[in-house]
Amino acid sequence: MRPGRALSVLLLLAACGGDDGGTSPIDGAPPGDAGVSDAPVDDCYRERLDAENGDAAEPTGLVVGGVARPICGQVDVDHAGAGGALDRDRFAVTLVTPAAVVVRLSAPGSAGLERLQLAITTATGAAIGARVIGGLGVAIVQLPAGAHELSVTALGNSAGAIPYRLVIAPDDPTARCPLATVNPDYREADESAAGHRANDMVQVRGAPLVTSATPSTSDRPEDTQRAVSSVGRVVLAGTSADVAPAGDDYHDRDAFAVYTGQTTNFLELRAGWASAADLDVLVFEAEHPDEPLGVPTATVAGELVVTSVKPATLYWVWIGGSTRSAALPASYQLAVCGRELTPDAP
Ligand SMILES: [Ca+2]
Ligand SMILES: [Ca+2]
Ligand SMILES: [Ca+2]
Ligand SMILES: [Ca+2]
Repeated sequence: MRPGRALSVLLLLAACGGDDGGTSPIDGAPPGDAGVSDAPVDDCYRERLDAENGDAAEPTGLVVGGVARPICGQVDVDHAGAGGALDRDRFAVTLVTPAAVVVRLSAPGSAGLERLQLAITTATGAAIGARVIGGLGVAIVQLPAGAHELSVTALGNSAGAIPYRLVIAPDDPTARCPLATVNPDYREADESAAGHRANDMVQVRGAPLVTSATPSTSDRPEDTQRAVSSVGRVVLAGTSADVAPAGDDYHDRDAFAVYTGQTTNFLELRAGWASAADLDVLVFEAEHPDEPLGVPTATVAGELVVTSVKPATLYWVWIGGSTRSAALPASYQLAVCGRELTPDAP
């Protein structure tokens, strides 16, 4: 049900990993000679092959095990990256055993960039990505054993280099926004009279993920009147109906308008359903249907999505019944949990 399909979002990336320290590049070069001399001295693997690491992943020697492995690099501004990027840095890491991991890119100085994107490319070539919002981008993924890439791609311009910290760490996806048996805070309105098209808002095609507004001018997101605080949870419920797809890869599509709280800068979303359906969850800033946020992960039953968000902003939480579904309709619950995360100092 979910993983690779998903949203081969934007870019590629590079590796991750880390065994015990990450301070010893495999070629023996001393750590810290990577041109990031402003960065604090700690256990970071330090970028050292900026000029070449956009084309081929920089070997880090990091082996990902039971502890976090940090990589310290910077968005360099003295060369044009491939594809018109300001800079692209790819890093190779290794996993000894399959593991669920969280990859977190902190770049507090990146606000002036047009875009800063994190991507993870697995040994099998599947890619997932996360956009940096408010200095932070987070992705969770189940990785097989083997060599993988983590990548950082910057678009736009900057007067000077922007340091960042990229951390790959073990994760427990089951602990993220667990679905409890609760009465939902908001239930989808009955949209059967509108052919289940009353609240669709976004049409979605997968692999690669392309999203856009529906042609309809009469659909509206469900007005939940709910805000997700940084320690709060809002549970949505609805029905993903058995209707014919309308030009994309989904049957029924349901969008819910939800505000983020004053300090909420990160969302975890988990969907669960009973039937043999395959539902996908995406997040959009309201009125931005072309810019999907979050990538579903295959690490748990149902659907789990995480994404950085802006505080005090209206978002559309979208759930659609994939054409891969074996059976519809499906009654679902969709929990939206808020968090306040502080980007790491680079
Ligand atoms: Ca760089
Ligand atoms: Ca580079
Ligand atoms: Ca529906
Ligand atoms: Ca609908």
